[in-house]
Amino acid sequence: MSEDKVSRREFLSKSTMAASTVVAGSSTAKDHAQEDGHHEHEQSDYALRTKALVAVLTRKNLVNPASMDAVVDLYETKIGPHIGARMVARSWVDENYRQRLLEDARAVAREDNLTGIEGTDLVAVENTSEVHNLVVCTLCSCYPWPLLGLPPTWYKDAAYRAQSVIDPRGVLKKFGLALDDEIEVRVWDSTAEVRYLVIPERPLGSEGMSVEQLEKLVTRDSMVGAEILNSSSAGEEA
Ligand SMILES: [Co+2]
Repeated sequence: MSEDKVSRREFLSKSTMAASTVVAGSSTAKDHAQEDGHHEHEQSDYALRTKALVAVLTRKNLVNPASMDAVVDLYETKIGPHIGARMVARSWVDENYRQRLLEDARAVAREDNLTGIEGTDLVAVENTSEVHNLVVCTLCSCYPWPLLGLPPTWYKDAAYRAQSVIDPRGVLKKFGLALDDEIEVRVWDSTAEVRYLVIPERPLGSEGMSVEQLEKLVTRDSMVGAEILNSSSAGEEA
């Protein structure tokens, strides 16, 4: 678990080097990179850009700070990966639900009242012993927000978006996933219309668990295909 997180960080810090050359020209950004290390620089750079954008939009009366706070609150406290986790856990114990999810995830999402935020098509893909699915948006950062909440930083990163379609196995390796050569890797490129949900494999050792217990095992990253839920994580959290 923690090893995976380190791998993701390493991956990001390398890609941030590339990104910082794009935003170069700002001497303050460079100074920060030298002082704090490039990971810190990455965060402060995003934060600075966001603050600048908010300031401009507010000054021009294009957004109301109160309604922006309401949206942030929605994504911070109400919408999150626990919603997708509930769907995944249910699909593990209810074969009929799983089949409906795989055949027409949009209809299932509509039944579960999940299409209110973005009227997008949802497609569910399942990881099996033969196939591993990985989700990306090569163009920008399209993501199933109603089910997974805020996307992780690495999902929006230029390096992830480019490399996941060129060398998905290499990217998965950087995330700490060592897949057997026989396993087929499928990469799904999200668009403004189509968003993907990966149904990870049910972890070994979770056989006797209730849906509520299973939900807690499902991580955000596993529903993007960037993490495998293994028996040790099941054991840890059970
Ligand atoms: Co996009």
